[in-house]
Amino acid sequence: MRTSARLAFLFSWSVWFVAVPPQTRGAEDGYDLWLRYRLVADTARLPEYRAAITQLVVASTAATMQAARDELVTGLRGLLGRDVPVARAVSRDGALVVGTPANSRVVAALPLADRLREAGPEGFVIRAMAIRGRRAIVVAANRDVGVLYAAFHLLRLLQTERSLAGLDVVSAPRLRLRLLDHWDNLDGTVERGYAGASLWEWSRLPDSINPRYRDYARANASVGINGVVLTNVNANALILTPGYLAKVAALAGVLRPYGVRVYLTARFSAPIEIGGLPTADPIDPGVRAWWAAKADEIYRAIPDFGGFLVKANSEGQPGPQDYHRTHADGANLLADAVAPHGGIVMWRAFVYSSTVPTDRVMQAGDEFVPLDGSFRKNVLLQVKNGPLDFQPREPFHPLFGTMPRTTLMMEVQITKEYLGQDSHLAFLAPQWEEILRADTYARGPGSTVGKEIRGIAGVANVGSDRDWTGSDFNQANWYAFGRLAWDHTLSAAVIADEWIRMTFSNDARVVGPVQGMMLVSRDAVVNYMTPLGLAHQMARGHHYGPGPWVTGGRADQTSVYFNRADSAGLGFDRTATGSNAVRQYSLPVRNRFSSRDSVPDTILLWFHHVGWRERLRSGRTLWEELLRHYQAGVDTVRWMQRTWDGLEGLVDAERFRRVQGLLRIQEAEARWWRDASVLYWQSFSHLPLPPDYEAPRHPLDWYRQLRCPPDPRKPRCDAVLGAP
Ligand code: BDP
Repeated sequence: MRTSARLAFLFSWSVWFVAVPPQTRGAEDGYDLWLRYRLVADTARLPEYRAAITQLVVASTAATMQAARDELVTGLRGLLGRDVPVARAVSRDGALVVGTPANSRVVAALPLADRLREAGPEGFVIRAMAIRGRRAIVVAANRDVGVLYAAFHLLRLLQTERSLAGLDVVSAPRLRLRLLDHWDNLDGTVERGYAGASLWEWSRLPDSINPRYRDYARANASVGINGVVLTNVNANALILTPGYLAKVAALAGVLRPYGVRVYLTARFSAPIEIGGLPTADPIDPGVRAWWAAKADEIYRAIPDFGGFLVKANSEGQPGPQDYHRTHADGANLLADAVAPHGGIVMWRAFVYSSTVPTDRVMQAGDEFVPLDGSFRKNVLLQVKNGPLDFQPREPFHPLFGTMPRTTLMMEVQITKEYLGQDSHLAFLAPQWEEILRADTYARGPGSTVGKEIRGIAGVANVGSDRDWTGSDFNQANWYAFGRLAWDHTLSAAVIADEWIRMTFSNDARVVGPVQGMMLVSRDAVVNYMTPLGLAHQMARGHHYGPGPWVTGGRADQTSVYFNRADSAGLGFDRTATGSNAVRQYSLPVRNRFSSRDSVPDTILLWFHHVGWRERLRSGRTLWEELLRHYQAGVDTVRWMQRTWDGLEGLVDAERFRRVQGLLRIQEAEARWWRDASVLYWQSFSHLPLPPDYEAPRHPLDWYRQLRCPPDPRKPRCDAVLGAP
């Protein structure tokens, strides 16, 4: 090639690189998540960033530092469109200095002591400052993992096109434990998982390590997630046998540089099943010795093993009550075994026993409050966000306000078992924000759930699908979970804004509308599925479509148990005249929820049985409000469809079409929920639908007789989707 031709060739390529919009490069199959690192589109920012970062100064080659350095090299290459050379010393303006006082002489010499103290063990400092007369950006932390978090934070600033001028950030996580709980089985299936099979290829481990594990670790570290429970709470004791522990150790080796520790679920009956003991009684000396030896064995294989997560005496799982011992006896047994190694036990409060109680939502409160103060220091009681089971909306769990002498953590569900699973768009940050900010009054006013907990676990929505989570928008929930776990005072709006910019575009014509969609999406689901405090109204088995009529079998697994619809009205009376579940809340909360005058409309029917014609605070009757809410749910989905349609050409064609298709499913299924529910309530209220109300397409019986295809993972109903 002649020189001029070569120049022309190079020129055409550089123009292509700068001018061609990112969506035309490479497949947008979702694999890269929010770590896409496409060239900065803002023509003013790009030169600013290129001048601000001209070299990367990093001294250490320790594994976590290497991970930080690799991420910065890759990220900056993509974002700046050119390589940033790595150096050992500051030699020009624009140095990005990365390190801890222990591994970098440059960092150690800087006046950062106060800020680093504030950052604590996992936090970090990012500052624009002069180093020997040269402009620099310093990314510093007390420990290597803090540097890694800082690297991701800095990349996020570039990805979201923020100014780097005068940078002065100190950030530290508010919660110590920020965990993903995988409900993954050893046979590769995932309990309530909607994104393919399990990520963990047990049959290939420990010899074959799928490169995805590292990308999974990167994604977690990018939002500060610092632990993963690899296995299902409905546990299999085999995971604790030597062969499997070698596999776990191999996974731990991949996750370790990213600050992600592994945890396992412990099946309470493991001493019998894999230990050959005659009992698993927590006070039996042989059982205690077995768990202690098992813990020693685990820590020999995985020195930084995090500890155990346990579901006991719930939904048929074995537990201490099988031996007439308490949950505290069970938790303390395991806690004592891991304590010498610095491990913890997360004991779940989701207890759902084999005998039907008067009110299922009271069971955890009744069992655990008397045990307050009797758990070991290294036990955390892991409490679901609400007292029932991950419904679209529940009040906060009363245990958050009534266990002052117990260390608590919260469990939320990222995988949307009850919110449209893989297909409906439901951004969950508003739900978690609502709970984290709820005031428990545990220690007087201002005792929010966020302040009462020491950790948070999210039931993972991650599987082997190429896009990890089963849909483009489901990725936002993984992201949001990590961001809120780091800082539960962040708002859902801010988190959505970040995620959209990193995942789709910084174009204001995209960011605003998509943020609008995300922020209304969870309420839309609440409205078309279970408005005004209703809960658990789905058809039997799959937790997907509507089934408010479900009855028969175990009472507290039926919809009618929860809705209490009758000719008088609708809703579960949980005040003193009913189950009195409201007594489980501390006093100001109890009074607020007990009174029809002060209970929020959003949870009205959770606590009260309300007459069909009774007037709510709006001045409308319950019947009118119900109709309005169901319709609002459908209308919001239609609005989301129109909003998304308006983004054609602004979002890459692949993701545009995928989301469009899912919104079509969601609209049809929102109507299904509305029509089936309204017709069923009408069979009790005998009140008319107003003439201008969108008429149900089929009679009630049609909905009652509908049988969905027997695919438990994707229980779509063609009849519903095919409806004109
Ligand atoms: C319910 C799920 C069930 C889980 C259980 C749990 O339907 O599959 O095993 O929670 O949290 O939501 O243990």
